[in-house]
Amino acid sequence: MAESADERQRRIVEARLRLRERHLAKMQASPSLSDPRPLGSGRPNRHGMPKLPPGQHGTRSWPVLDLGVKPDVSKAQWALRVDGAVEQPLTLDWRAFCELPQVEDVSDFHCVTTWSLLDSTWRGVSVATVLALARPLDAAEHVMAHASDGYTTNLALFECLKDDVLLVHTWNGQPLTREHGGPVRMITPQLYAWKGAKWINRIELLTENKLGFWELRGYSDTAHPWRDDRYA
Ligand SMILES: Nc1nc2c(c(=O)[nH]1)N[C@H]1C(S)=C(S)[C@@H](COP(=O)(O)O)O[C@H]1N2
Ligand SMILES: [Mo]
Repeated sequence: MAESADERQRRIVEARLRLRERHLAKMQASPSLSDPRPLGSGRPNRHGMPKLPPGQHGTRSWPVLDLGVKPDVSKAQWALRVDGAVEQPLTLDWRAFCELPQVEDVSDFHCVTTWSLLDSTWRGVSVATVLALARPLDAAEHVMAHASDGYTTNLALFECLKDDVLLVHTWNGQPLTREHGGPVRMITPQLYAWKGAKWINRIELLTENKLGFWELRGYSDTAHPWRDDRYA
């Protein structure tokens, strides 16, 4: 018998909790989760701290940064592959992605080139949800995000499990534009923004760390704005 929507929902929540449990100690030891307020309650990367991380200034308009290519990916063409060190490799097309639980969150966006865009409202799917569906192996501790312009960026798996790390399709109530990575990009509000791949098309789980595009060129592996952790 086919799984009902309720059963599926329950299965996703349980898988997320198991994955989170496995990585909780590392999540709590990293700078952001040591904040007292729960993640997902708004501006999680700012509690008890000054408004801007060291060396950052606020911007009102949202700059565009890329490698000189802005792939034109329609919703019909877009798909996300989750593979590598997982029990259940999967591919989500636009429809399957939209059927996953949608979340809304307010967070900040810190570019290593010193601008910060504060208080964006994002809508999308939690990266933890997508990872839970693929069931990372116990040995999977790292993630490589890939994008249609050839861009890559690497992250610790536990960083991807934080509640504000999303695959977003909507920014301040508007569909995410092509120049900002639409139809779907990743955001990593508690890390510098280069960790969030625009036009994301693949999340690869790794048992050994590998460096992404900017990490190979001297950017920090860990990339914590509140620690001014810009370069390796
Ligand atoms: N696919 C892809 N994603 C990317 C990049 C890129 O060149 N290609 N640049 C990164 C960098 S360095 C930053 S600061 C942010 C910029 O996002 P924005 O152009 O929406 O401001 O995207 C990140 N994600
Ligand atoms: Mo950047």
